[in-house]
Amino acid sequence: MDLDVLLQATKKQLKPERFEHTLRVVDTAVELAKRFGADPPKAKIASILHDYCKFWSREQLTQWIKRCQLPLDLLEYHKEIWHAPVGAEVAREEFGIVDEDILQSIRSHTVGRPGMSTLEKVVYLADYIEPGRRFPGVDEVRRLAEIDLDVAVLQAMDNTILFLQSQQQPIYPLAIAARDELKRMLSGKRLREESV
Ligand code: DGI
Ligand code: FE
Ligand code: FE
Repeated sequence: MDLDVLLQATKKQLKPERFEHTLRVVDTAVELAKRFGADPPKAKIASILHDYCKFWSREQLTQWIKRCQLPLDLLEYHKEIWHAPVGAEVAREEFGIVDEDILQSIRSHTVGRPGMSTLEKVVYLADYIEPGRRFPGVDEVRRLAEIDLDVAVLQAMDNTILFLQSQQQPIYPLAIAARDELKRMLSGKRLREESV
């Protein structure tokens, strides 16, 4: 895979600040991949393409969602979440990416999903903590990302869901399912550790 081709193609799709965000996600994801045992070259490819469709029109995204038989319930939620699943389809069709873990990492980078792989979590977290981000609570997630991938991802998901709820935004069901699965998994782990 020629990364320069992917980078140039992505650059053409994005406003300059958004492309700078993408470059910071790439660096952050590579660092996290090394730290938590994901494949850095795959983290790079997924990160370069993760926001490829960020500025596509409602019409273009809707067309891809229908043609690629993506879940139609997406259309009942905020347009902001559409660029992730469509991005995975573009990665496959236009750039010939077949690695399911890379495609899934692009697909789940906005809302997550239950059963995320290490690579998916790395890309999700890199998108949230890249050094240009200024969300309330992001420093705490950066600190957790030094130590534990699951705990950091859970905190990022929780922050996002709570923020969107405070804005009266509907939450896509997969986002809740992803957050709750991690929460259950981590509280189970804590109970097992306490009982030994
Ligand atoms: O594309 P980025 O800005 O780098 O980041 P992103 O893909 O994580 O998030 C894009 C937007 O999607 C962000 O403003 C928050 C929003 N979002 C994430 N999950 C949900 C959501 N919006 C709604 N309505 N529901 C969700 O579950
Ligand atoms: Fe995104
Ligand atoms: Fe992003």
